[in-house]
Amino acid sequence: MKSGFVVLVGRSNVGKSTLLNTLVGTKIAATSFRAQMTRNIIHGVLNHEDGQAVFIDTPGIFKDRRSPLTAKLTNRVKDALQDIDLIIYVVDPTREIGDEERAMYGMIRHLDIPKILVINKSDLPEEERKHQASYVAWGQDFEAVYPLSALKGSHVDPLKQKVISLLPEGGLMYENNQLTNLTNDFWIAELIREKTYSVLDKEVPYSLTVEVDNIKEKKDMFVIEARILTNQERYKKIIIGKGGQKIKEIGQMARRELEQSLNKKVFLKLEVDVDEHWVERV
Ligand SMILES: Nc1nc2c(ncn2[C@@H]2O[C@H](COP(=O)(O)OP(=O)(O)OP(=O)(O)O)[C@@H](O)[C@H]2O)c(=O)[nH]1
Ligand SMILES: [Mg+2]
Repeated sequence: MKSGFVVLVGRSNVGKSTLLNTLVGTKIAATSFRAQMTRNIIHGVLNHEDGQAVFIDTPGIFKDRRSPLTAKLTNRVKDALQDIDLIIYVVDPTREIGDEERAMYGMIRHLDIPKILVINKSDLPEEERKHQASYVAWGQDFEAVYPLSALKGSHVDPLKQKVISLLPEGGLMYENNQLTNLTNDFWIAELIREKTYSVLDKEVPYSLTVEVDNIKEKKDMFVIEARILTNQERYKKIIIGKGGQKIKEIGQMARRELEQSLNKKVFLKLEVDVDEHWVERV
């Protein structure tokens, strides 16, 4: 059989995490319309009749801000490029080829590993995908080019087939019933962070994280305690909202999805705290 590690790289917000979820067939990575959603290296396993591919989701390259978080995330991408068998470079045809695309390409071009170009978001109308042709032209530097929609899951099967065919011979790296390297604490925190961003829209910038303090499984429910941490008192107020409206909405959305995934009732105790040092622990 074939098996190996396949890294997903690209500028922030192109849809790497969405593609990981689609390839694996279940939601593993949190996604968001906001840049820099992914902060950690996430594995998602595809078990195929001809082999096993372990997809590695990485943070997106993001150049606009010189923040300690950005520097940390860029280093994580570099680390993720060690010891892999195949690179999938994901691009967004609604955006012009710019500094971030070139910087990302600069990180992989010298690596002697097969590279596939995925031109994502093919579900969008053609007039929005203005830069499709430039990316197709760029595709000559790659082993293969796949236009597809990670969000709708269309045209994904040929990519899966190609990935498996390019992997080396090898044995299973993950047991067939294990789909990710994530711990429960981690994916619950990510899910709450995803919901926080989606409820807050553009109001709070990147200055928040979520930490899970306790997960207790009881006979008929899970009791989960978590905190949303942010840098400033004014953000804390925004996250809580008038009369606690926002935090309530975040909690409800997170609880619903947790109940679906865990297949059990969930009691979610969610608080908001100010902590200027959270970036150091990410
Ligand atoms: N229309 C459309 N939108 C997509 C597609 N794939 C992803 N998106 C959207 O693009 C946004 C970013 O998706 P993510 O998967 O979080 O992007 P990412 O590349 O992982 O971003 P970072 O983790 O910040 O690097 C989200 O709003 C997704 O819903 C697609 O195929 N079509
Ligand atoms: Mg991501």
